[in-house]
Amino acid sequence: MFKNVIVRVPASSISEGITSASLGKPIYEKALMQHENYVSALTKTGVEVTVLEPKEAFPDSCFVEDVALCTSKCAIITRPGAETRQKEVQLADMKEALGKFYEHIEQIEAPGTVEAGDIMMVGDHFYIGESARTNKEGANQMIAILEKYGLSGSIVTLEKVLHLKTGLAYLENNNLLVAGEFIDDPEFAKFNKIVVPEDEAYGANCIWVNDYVLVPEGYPTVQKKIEELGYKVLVVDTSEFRKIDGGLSCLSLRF
Ligand code: CIR
Repeated sequence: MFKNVIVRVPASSISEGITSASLGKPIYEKALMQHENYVSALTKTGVEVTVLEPKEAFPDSCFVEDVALCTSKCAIITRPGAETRQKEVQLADMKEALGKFYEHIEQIEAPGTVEAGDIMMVGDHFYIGESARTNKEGANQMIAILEKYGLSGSIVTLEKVLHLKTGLAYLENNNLLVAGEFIDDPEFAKFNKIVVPEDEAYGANCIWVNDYVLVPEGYPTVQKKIEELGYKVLVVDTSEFRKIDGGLSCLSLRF
């Protein structure tokens, strides 16, 4: 069960966020509204939500998932691979928020890079995507930290998607939502795989929170498959965040 969530309100500079999509720039007012609805959905799952202030200097800073990994034993501050995002980890309010919940806070050091959107938690094990943003050095540092706390990690190589969780979502009870390059990956053979159709690939980025699953709006096949598994589904519109490659998981730290 998760008790706490940390989010950061989008800044108006969100229109300048990094993107590989050609869906136009996010509309700030709409992004703000969608973010409010996201927080409301999270609140319904019974978690306490800490809402951090927007940071104009960092267009991608609402994607808090990338700057820290929150485990049951410690929090690990990352070192983002995207240069424009590297200083996000120095934001004092995030450090302060983590400090309220964690006695142990660790840090990834140069030349390691990690964005925690590349990390999927399955119980005490953490799958770490080696990607354009997370390098081998960073992944190995992360594994060493996890092991120090009795947790474990392993590396998965990505080829096409931005982050590991762009194409995977663990829904607990051995249920794994899989899309694209991960569908036939032997690494995930032991899971009960729920395959996301290619035309709904963005819908793979769902989040399980206390027996609810938050599903992005506009992905009916994904939504139906999750409902059929018996989860309570909360549909949230993330279309403005999608314009800059962001989704449901990227917008929060859950622990
Ligand atoms: C970026 O490229 O860093 C942002 N525009 C999107 C980050 C999405 N984060 C995530 O998937 N965990």
